[in-house]
Amino acid sequence: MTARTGPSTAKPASTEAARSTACILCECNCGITVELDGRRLAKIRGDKDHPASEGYTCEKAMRLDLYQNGHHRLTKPLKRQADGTYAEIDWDVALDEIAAKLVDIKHQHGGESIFFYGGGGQGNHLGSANSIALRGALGSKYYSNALAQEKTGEMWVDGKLYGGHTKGDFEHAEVMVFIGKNPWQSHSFPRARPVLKAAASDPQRSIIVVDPRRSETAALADHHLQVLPGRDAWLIAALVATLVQEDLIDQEFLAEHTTGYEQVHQVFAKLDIPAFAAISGVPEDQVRTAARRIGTASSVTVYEDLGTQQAPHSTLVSYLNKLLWILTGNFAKPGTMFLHSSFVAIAGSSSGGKSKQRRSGPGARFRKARARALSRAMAIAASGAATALPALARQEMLRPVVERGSRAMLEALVPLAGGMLAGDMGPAAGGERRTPVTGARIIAGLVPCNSIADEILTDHPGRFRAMWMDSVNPAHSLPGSARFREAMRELDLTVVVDVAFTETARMADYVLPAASQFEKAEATFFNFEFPRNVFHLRKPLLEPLPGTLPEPEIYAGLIRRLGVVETDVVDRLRDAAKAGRETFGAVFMALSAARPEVAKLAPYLLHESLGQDLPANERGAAVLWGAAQMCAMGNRKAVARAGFDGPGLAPGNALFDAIMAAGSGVVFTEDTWDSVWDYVRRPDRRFTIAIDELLEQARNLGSARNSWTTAEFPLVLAAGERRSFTANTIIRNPDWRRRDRSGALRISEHDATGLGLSTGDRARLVTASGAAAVQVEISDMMQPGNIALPNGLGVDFPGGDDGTDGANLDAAMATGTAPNELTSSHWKDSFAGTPWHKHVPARLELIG
Ligand SMILES: Nc1nc2c(c(=O)[nH]1)N[C@H]1C(S)=C(S)[C@@H](COP(=O)(O)OP(=O)(O)OC[C@H]3O[C@@H](n4cnc5c(=O)[nH]c(N)nc54)[C@H](O)[C@@H]3O)O[C@H]1N2
Ligand SMILES: Nc1nc2c(c(=O)[nH]1)N[C@H]1C(S)=C(S)[C@@H](COP(=O)(O)OP(=O)(O)OC[C@H]3O[C@@H](n4cnc5c(=O)[nH]c(N)nc54)[C@H](O)[C@@H]3O)O[C@H]1N2
Ligand code: SF4
Ligand SMILES: [Mo]
Repeated sequence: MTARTGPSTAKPASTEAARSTACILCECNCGITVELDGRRLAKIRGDKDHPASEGYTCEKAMRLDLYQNGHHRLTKPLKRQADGTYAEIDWDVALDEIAAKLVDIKHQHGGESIFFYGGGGQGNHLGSANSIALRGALGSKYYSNALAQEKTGEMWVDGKLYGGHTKGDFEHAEVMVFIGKNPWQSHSFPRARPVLKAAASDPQRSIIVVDPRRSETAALADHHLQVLPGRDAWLIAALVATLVQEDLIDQEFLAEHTTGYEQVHQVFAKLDIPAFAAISGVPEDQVRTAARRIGTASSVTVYEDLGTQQAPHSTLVSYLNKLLWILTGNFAKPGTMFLHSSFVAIAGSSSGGKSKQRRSGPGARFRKARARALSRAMAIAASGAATALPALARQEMLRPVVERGSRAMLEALVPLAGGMLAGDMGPAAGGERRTPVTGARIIAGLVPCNSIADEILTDHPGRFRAMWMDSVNPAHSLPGSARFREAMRELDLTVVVDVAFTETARMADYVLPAASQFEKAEATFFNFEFPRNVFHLRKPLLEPLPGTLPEPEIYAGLIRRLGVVETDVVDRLRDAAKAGRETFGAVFMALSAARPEVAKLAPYLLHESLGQDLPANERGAAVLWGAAQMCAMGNRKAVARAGFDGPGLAPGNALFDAIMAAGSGVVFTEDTWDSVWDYVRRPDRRFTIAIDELLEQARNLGSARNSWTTAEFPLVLAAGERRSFTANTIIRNPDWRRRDRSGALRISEHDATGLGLSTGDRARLVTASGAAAVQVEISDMMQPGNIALPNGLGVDFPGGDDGTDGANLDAAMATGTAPNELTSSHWKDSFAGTPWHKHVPARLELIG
């Protein structure tokens, strides 16, 4: 039996003129087609053949050319001079100097003092996958990205409950609940607007929104629970208590699929619903009506996002939100919640049976015999002689090699990749590891963003000495920008890899100009679809802008300079690659099993072997061979259902080949509502629903602190709202925004009148951390006491147009307010250390 290409693999939609790629502005990565005019992305349309987005886009994708082209683009490596200005240097000089400094820091302070931050934004995760090899080569141990300022609390809860990432079947849900989430603007699931509109216009279905603000989604909702800012814990606890006290729970589901309900019941049976409703600001009858709607619906989905994840008690709220659908049995049925496959399974296998086999370990004699067979097989595989054997014998011979090699790869890569994605949080979610200076909990392998400056600005011997930043803008996106800038200048080495001269680049020792996401092979690892999960390797539309390099070339260039790989290893892999996928796989796995350093450097070795057959701006995709193998091994049945079947490495090889050939989205797993249970990472496949620490918090909530405003700072500022034309800091050109160009501060009529402000006025916004001039917009979306600024504004964009390409380093101007000039890393969740961006005490002053 040989592997075949999945029948559900989509055809690329591209014609001669229109090339298929994806929008990179949010995690949905909607498929688009692009017509080029020279190097301009001239005409952009939704790609109807894309299996996830089916032709849908929002307004933001239409002018992606302002990301691709403009004066923000860097075209030369930059080195910071003593006076704080930047000089252009050659690539070789930059990489030589950086490699030497990295080696020096490793020798003096250990590889663990070199901190990596980044991982790709919404659509470019191949750079990060390739960077793993550099981290492995340096012995770097600490890593983080933006997920550690939003999702780590939820990941910790997910890890405790069932060990996976959940999503909802919004398209078919009778009731959908959005908590601190505004999908009309922020999307996060495919075709969000048509899906919302369909639900809103169907009298049988209901949308429930929990938001202090009448967001676009709240305006569509049947039930808008207009909570007071930061009081979600009380509101959701009251919802859960209503389910428990009015017996709206699915006892059968709980008995069959969960353990620990008694402890949960004890806490919520006694909870004072009227008192909690009063604290939350939502009338008790609205709380009960919404709970009854959830408790009696045939199907319910729940989505929480930044409105609670970046506000007080966020980890507790994540837990309470999940109890809403767990207690009502809304899992593994159409229209409910599910766990899903992930293309890059970073925290071990998702086929839960394996751990059982390992526990009932084989006898000593068998183990010895197997070790002998293994070393023989490895010798054969490594010598390349495997090809000479007949197919069946070859497979039998190589099976132990493959098993052992893949385990070695997992063991080497998981600690490095841990938490790169939200997709897989089995053991990695634990939070048992701590950061070296502040002892903060590391969840899913990620250092909490709020602790980063504290891990640097100290004389603790274990402090970070160097920081590598790829495809991120932490001097803009981390809480407390001023303190982070100070931290950057304290480090012995800071390197930024970016397409633009960002706020972070302006503080770095070295800035390396990356090829854009349309100038190299790229992909997102945010693959959350069900029942057919989709992975899309985008082919480059253009050659890299002269002077730029794709990140995988940067990482390979540095690893070569570190001299950590013996040339015979690379030679052997190159020879094996010429002999075909099967031989290559056997040799690669044999090497990984025999030499742990090979496993750690896997992305680099794939780049240097399989990648050599690809054009230079596509070599970064070679790492997907390893990813495809891991995916096929971790999700064997679901990958087989998608059409990638066969023994040993055959399914992974076929999946890799399909991805490389497709040019559009490829369905890599096909699931059923029954197979969802396979992703519950528990030996008994049951949810463990009592989380003691959080039940304790819930028990004490009645008397817990619920207000952080003061006479000096009487308003609650939500710093970073998603609007029609915001996309983190990916697009810097303010012309991109068709409306709300400078990102107004939204305020209620009531508060504005009290302050004597009208729409269009300028005012001074003051918090404990800073002050900024803002433009005011009176908005009936806002409730009194709550004001909001958009995210992603206040970024530098070079003014003037001298008709040349490339960055104009001097003449930068910022439009709008950078929200984190006003926030502080001090306020954070007690479990996950995530910031309170949505809950910043503030005041507004008239500008006289
Ligand atoms: N247009 C656009 N879309 C994006 C992005 C973008 O930059 N622009 N970024 C992407 C990214 S990285 C992410 S993480 C997602 C985030 O997506 P969302 O979380 O949906 O985005 P936000 O607008 O930050 O916050 C959602 C809602 O939280 C509400 N909120 C504020 N305070 C509270 C509170 O105390 N309680 C509750 N219940 N709600 C509160 C706000 O009023 C807002 O409507 O969006 C993604 N999509
Ligand atoms: N106050 C406040 N702060 C927030 C938030 C908030 O709501 N309020 N939201 C938080 C959230 S949810 C998130 S996700 C973060 C986002 O913040 P960050 O993770 O720091 O990322 P982005 O702002 O998306 O910046 C992405 C960077 O990648 C660069 N880039 C684009 N393409 C490429 C490429 O191909 N290669 C390389 N090397 N670089 C590239 C862009 O120029 C940009 O500088 O912000 C967080 N910060
Ligand atoms: S911004 Fe998000 S929803 Fe809009 S087109 Fe791009 S990927 Fe799709
Ligand atoms: Mo985010």
